[in-house]
Amino acid sequence: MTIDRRSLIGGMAALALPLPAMARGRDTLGGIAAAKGIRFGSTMGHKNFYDPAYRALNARECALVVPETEMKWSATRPDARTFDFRAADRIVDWASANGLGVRGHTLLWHSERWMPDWIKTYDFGANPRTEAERLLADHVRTVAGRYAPRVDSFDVVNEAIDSDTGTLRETALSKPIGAQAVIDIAFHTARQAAPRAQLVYNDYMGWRQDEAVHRAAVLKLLEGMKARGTPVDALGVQSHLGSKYSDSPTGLGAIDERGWRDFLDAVTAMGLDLLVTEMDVHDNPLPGAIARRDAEVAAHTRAYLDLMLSYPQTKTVMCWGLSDRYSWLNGFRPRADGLTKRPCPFDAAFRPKPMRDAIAAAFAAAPPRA
Ligand code: 9MR
Repeated sequence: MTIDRRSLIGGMAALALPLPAMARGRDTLGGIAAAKGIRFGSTMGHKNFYDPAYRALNARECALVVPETEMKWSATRPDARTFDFRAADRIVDWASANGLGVRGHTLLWHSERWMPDWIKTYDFGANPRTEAERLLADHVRTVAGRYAPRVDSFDVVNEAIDSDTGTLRETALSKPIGAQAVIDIAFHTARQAAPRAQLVYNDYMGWRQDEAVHRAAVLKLLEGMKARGTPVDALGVQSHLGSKYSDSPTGLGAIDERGWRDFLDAVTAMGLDLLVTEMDVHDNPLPGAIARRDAEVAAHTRAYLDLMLSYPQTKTVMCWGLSDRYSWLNGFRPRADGLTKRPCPFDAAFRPKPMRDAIAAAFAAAPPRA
């Protein structure tokens, strides 16, 4: 019997029941990836988690989910003493009930902008270094320890580097401790709290020519961590593809494939695994016509994944949202023509797009992982 995808999603939404047996069927992205030993997943959070049809789409296509904001300090820390895990728990509980794995994001977004406001004016007392270390370690231990049984991979530190200058960012925590020490404390504490989890440094350096400074700085950071014995297992390559400039004359951005391969070679030579953690395509510079735009997005995705999957160390691939309807990019730097962006594998009505087929084809063509 053939079941139409859309009526299936509609039916699941109406029932609002987990259907683990139907999840990750062989023709889903999760299923096609799994046949090669790859875990495929996406992010969920905000109000999209409360859309039953979207939950059903994720349950069907994904082997893995990652909360989009719900595990960050901004969501879990109303103040220095309290933790609020309600929103994160809802996603983790739903994932478990549906047989999906969960990635943890992020134990520390090392960026002043994304820390909760209270920490910016927090009184670190007479021994600011001791108090900053205590606050950081307490946070990492509490969050990693709580989710360790169900989260087997954490973005321990996210975006610690200023991508323009290549220097480590400064935050309220790093001022008394030093940025390098902040990163090391976060990883050591995560290892203690979640000894079996994969510990990931996650950042947005990419394959465009204008990302060389960022790549070099990430390499330097990872080399230092390895030299100091900081327990990092993998690099999370966010993979927000496309130019950072909305009016780029080079379309999705001029690619430096040699520079990118050299970077990935150096990362994997350190014994680190690679993850694609947040893939989407920022289509601002592409023409408005949907067929042409979708085709270019799909071709770019396919070329990128073919390269990433040529590394056997890439065993996890995650999109930053499955549907254009809920992509963060639609609230960030609007297209000049005002059209809705199409960064994800499924459209706003959850119909598969050429990008979805490109991801499936890249998985199908990938060498099996060990
Ligand atoms: O997509 C996320 C958006 O909804 C949040 O408002 C924002 C701040 O928490 O974070 C976005 O996700 C980011 C991720 O956590 C780290 N890499 C870049 C992502 C897009 O900005």
